[in-house]
Amino acid sequence: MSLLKEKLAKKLPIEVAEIKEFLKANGKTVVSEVTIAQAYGGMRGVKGLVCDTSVVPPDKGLIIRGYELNDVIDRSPEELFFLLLTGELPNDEEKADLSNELWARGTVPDYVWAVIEAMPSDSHPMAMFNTAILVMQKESKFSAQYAKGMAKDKYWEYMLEDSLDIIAKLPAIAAFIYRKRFGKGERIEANKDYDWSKNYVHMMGLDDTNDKFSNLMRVYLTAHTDHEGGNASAFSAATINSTLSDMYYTISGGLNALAGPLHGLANQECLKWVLETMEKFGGVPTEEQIEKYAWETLNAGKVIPGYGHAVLRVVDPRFTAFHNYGKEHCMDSPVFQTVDKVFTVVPKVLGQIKKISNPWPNVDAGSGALLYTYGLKEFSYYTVLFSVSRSIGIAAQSIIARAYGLPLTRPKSLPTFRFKEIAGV
Ligand code: HAX
Repeated sequence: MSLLKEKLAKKLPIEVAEIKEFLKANGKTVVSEVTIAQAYGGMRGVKGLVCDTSVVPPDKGLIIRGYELNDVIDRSPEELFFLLLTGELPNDEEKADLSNELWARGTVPDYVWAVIEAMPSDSHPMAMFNTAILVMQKESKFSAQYAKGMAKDKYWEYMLEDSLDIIAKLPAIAAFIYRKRFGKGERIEANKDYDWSKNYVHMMGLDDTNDKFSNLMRVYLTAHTDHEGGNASAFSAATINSTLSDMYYTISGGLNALAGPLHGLANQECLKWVLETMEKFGGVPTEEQIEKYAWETLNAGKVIPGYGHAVLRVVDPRFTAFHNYGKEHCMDSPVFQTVDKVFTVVPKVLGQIKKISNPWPNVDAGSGALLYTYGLKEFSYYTVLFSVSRSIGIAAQSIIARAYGLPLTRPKSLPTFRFKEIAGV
């Protein structure tokens, strides 16, 4: 048994018993009321979900099991998986054990390569990635065990098995999609001496002189793992998983939500907007030029990608992590210089528009510029990188949900005439 599984086997039953007691004593306490505006407004602010892996206070941003992002930004994504699940950072032995587990499960079935090869060459990389995960569903240990008959308190163990199997394979799958989709040549095999992030960079075939790219990749993959339970990808995944669909369906389905421009696709849109600005003004634009282009975008009825957030009301600490990284390593890059200037201008512009709740940059405002600067220029691929990382959070949330025995998600909808009746109209 892996050390991660051993730790969870000790901790989870205690937590589950505590929750049971807590619910018994406090189940009727009211935590939230719902207005008609919230029902028509994407349920913003309705407190109706449980997520113990991370929390996003509007005035602070991401906190993972009590750690602010900045405190764990130098950790690896594998360590974050351990932290999200157990509430503790792994010690060296636990970290090595998890890396070995992932290495042992990393071989991708040959049919996955064939399915990716068979897709139209102009498919979006996200469609390729989510298809590749879904096509592996027949490998699910959870589904196989469920079909045989499985006690409910064993669900989380098989969810963990599936999660490790999937997470182990994602870098190879994502790297192959990059090479195939953008004509980069043959598939590159993984290297046993490299960790999960460095192997991803290696298999993509990117220039990693002095570990430059893999260091950025580690920060990127660590920062995107989890963002509490109500964001569109996590919530979609949780709903799918609540039906006892296995982890392959859950991750693939959740990531379909990440592929939308208001969510994870914003990182490709954001870099596109930055490059358009540079093209329009023939290089790094002045602040006045950025302001002009921002108003042009808004007046055309479009959003400025990378800015605004459904929950946050401050600069996203994930943006700050990338911004700090860029200030340290990329200040000679015109694209990063533009991102830096956009940050000084766009919040002032958006701040003048009353309906916008949050004028500050979100996670997607700066990451693309760093990838671009380091040579990863195919920006329709960026959401795949986000997805490789977010799969870790989705997996952790789903394992815990199964351990807690959370039931089928099923909120109540009402037709407009009922809302009118309730409002007395
Ligand atoms: N540019 C222009 N208009 C914006 C805006 C922006 N960056 N942010 C919000 N608005 C607009 C909304 O479109 C909305 O307009 P309508 O009422 O006309 O529909 C209005 O301001 C109120 O929106 P809000 O309450 O401030 O924000 P929401 O909770 O409705 O939406 C979004 C949050 C992130 C979807 C929104 O800010 C947005 O579209 N931002 C740009 C896209 C983006 O960066 N998405 C990535 C978010 C982070 C993420 O999930 N990454 O994966």
